[in-house]
Amino acid sequence: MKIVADDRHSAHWGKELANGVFGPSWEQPIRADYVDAELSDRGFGPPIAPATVPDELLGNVHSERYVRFIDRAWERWCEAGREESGAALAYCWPTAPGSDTLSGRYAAPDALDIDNDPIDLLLGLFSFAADCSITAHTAGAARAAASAAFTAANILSATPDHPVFARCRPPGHHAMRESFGGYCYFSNAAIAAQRLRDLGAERVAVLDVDYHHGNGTQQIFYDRADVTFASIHADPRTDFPFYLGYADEIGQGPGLGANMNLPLPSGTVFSTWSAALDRALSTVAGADAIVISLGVDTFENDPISTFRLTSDNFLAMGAQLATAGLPTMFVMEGGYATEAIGVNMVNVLDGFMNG
Ligand code: Q9C
Ligand code: ZN
Repeated sequence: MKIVADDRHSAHWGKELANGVFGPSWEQPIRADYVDAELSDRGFGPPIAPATVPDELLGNVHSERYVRFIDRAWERWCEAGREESGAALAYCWPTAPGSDTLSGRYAAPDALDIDNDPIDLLLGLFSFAADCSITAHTAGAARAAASAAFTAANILSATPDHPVFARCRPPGHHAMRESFGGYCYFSNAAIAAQRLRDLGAERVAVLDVDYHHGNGTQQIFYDRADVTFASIHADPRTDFPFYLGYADEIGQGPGLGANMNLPLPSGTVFSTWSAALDRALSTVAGADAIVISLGVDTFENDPISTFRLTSDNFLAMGAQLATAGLPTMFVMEGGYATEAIGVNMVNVLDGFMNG
């Protein structure tokens, strides 16, 4: 298995509003260090350094103005005299008028000015959750993660028989076309899927096994038939992102039938989870390539999650994913039991390669 990773994530550590307290995010730099160390210990790598994701691709999967906002937000926050706070956070969001909760699309003003409109207006418009903020090094890290996913797609396209793992940080699957949240800024999996399409794959599947619903990736491809999205996750009635991830979200327009959500209850163990994976695998069958959004926050000791997968279960998960028999790349998403994330993440890769 080929590994794509670099260290530009390390200066990004956002703050999150959790339980009424604004403090350090669960999504912290050491997560990647544990994964890198475990990869190295178990003979994966050495890591390949990513090529830079083109602005055109970022602006296509997201939008040019959103990418510019992510690039400029910290400077705008500092211009407002708030550098001491350490992280830029929204406090006011657009609400029901003009918004469409299901698609995540809302009517943003056409004449938006990223360099001059109030930073609080822009932060509210371009985010959906207060668990996610922007620091001095967020844009660089998010671009590096997107670059890793882009590069993994390039490699997979050139050598489809060789699986690839993009060790992305920050994660991506919550990032919507024009909105950050859930520790995510750019949808790394969507960028990889679009890149695989651009390189000639006719149908790409994104299979999201993170504990949380991949609302961002879903939204980006919701009306498209060329990218199928399937996700196994905690019931959004009880877990983040709450407003998307229900079983009746099946795509729309040309994409009708190309979206599958498999919400599972709190306390789910691997036998139940694995049966859901079989269902998801049946819908991705026939794709030319598959992008796996790999979060290991389904782990029994994850501090913000309720599923009960064991470290050994991640080996079995990898072996089960391999039964798809498709050109496969992995993009790293969540997992917050930091001391176990390396073993759990690499167990999936090991199980995939060695069944
Ligand atoms: N107090 C990913 O796994 N916020 N994002 C949780 C806990 C939402 C997780 C707050 C978790 C987002 C990529
Ligand atoms: Zn997650």
